[in-house]
Amino acid sequence: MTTSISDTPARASPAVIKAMIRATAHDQGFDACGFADAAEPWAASERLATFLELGRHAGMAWMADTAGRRAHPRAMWSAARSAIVVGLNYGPDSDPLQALRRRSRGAISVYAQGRDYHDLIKGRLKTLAGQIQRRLGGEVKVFVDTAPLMEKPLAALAGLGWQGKHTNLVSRRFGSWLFLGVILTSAAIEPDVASGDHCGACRACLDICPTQAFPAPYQLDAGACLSYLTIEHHGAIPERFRVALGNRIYGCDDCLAVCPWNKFASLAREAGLHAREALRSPALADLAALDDAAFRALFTASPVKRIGRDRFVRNVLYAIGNSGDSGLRPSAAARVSDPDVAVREAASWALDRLDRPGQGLGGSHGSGGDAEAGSEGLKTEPGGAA
Ligand code: B12
Ligand code: SF4
Ligand code: SF4
Repeated sequence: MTTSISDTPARASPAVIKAMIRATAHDQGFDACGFADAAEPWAASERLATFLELGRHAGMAWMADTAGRRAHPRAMWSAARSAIVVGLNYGPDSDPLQALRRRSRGAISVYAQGRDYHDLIKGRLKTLAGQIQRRLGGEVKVFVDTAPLMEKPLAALAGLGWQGKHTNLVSRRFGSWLFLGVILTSAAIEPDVASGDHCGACRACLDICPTQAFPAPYQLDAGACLSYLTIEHHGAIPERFRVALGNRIYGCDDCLAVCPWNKFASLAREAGLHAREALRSPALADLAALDDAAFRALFTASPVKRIGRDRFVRNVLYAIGNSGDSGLRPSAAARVSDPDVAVREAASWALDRLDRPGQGLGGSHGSGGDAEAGSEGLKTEPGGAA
């Protein structure tokens, strides 16, 4: 039976209304739902300012451009009083770190092996928001990722989990694997209790990072993060990070995958988020040959589509360079006169690396001891994880 918030009696208590909202969120496919005071002052404003001052947003100029609005939900929408924060479990069916061992194949991060979560969440959030508005009045706005709203501190306030030392929200029930979505409303809803920090003395996520992208616990330098470099960074990836990329061709899951709280994680309930076979561990040779049309066809409804063929093939060529597989030489050679300058340069880099087998393999975890220390001083083999 589908739940509707409008079924709640006219004089229902705040607790009953919240329970109905949670039940409706669950019916919509969300795995977690909590409530926060959207007007409360928070430490995240100052932390965002510091992040930007230190240039930790790297080439994501849009973060600085929207800093004023991003600093607080009220700065973004002055009428906001309450936030309903939802989480969608995207737990994988296998350990993502295993894919890093198959060097002639690409590793696409878990979040991008199924359907684009933005598409899956947005419609459901709108349905939920519509019901909340009909029952409680006021105005509502929905957010998934792309608006200038800091979703992680809001989710922590709403009790969905805490921001771990890798800066992502960790859930006691779902570990690292929760997408977040937010409804802001001008209606007043009693907030839940914020989550405490349960990282303790653990630092597994900090130690496993192949590029040491955490200057300190709870702080990320995005410019050194392989997720940023493979997804957001335009043009050639700086040479000092290329070995550490290993076979990661879209995003990175290392700091998420190693978190001990994943022992409570479960496979995503939403089938659309399960890995598509074609994206689980695709052959680098096939990916390097993609033209624009083939790229679009392969990544239909996938978040990977957003970065476009050139940036993606660029990543694939770095992975070929790191593969140690001379059988991939023709795939790289075929791209040295590619129309895209970053693709051409990546193809030459890959050929150079394949032609000098003494250079060793880089960037993957648990690779049997053949990872090099990295001429650029980057760590390519973690201490005890994977
Ligand atoms: C920009 C961005 C990125 C950037 C920068 C990431 C970052 N950590 O800032 C890049 C491209 C690197 C990135 C990567 C990823 N992202 Co992203 N990203 C975002 C986005 C759009 C904004 C994040 C943001 O505001 N950053 C600015 C910084 C200042 O904020 P912050 O990370 O919260 O930083 C906090 C800490 O530094 C903390 N802090 C600082 N000092 C201290 C000290 C103490 C003691 C404490 C407790 C805290 C603390 O305070 C800051 C403010 O809260 C959000 C969506 C959104 N609108 O919120 C998705 C989002 C964070 N990304 C998401 C995902 C899934 C990823 C990846 C896992 C994807 C992948 N597999 O490749 C990686 C994870 C990399 C990582 N370790 O963070 C999810 C995270 C879900 C979750 N459970 O947390 C989000 C929420 C999208 C979504 N709607 O689901 N992302
Ligand atoms: S996503 Fe990868 S590169 Fe980025 S911080 Fe986590 S482990 Fe480091
Ligand atoms: S790996 Fe350890 S330190 Fe990192 S988020 Fe998980 S519990 Fe916290």
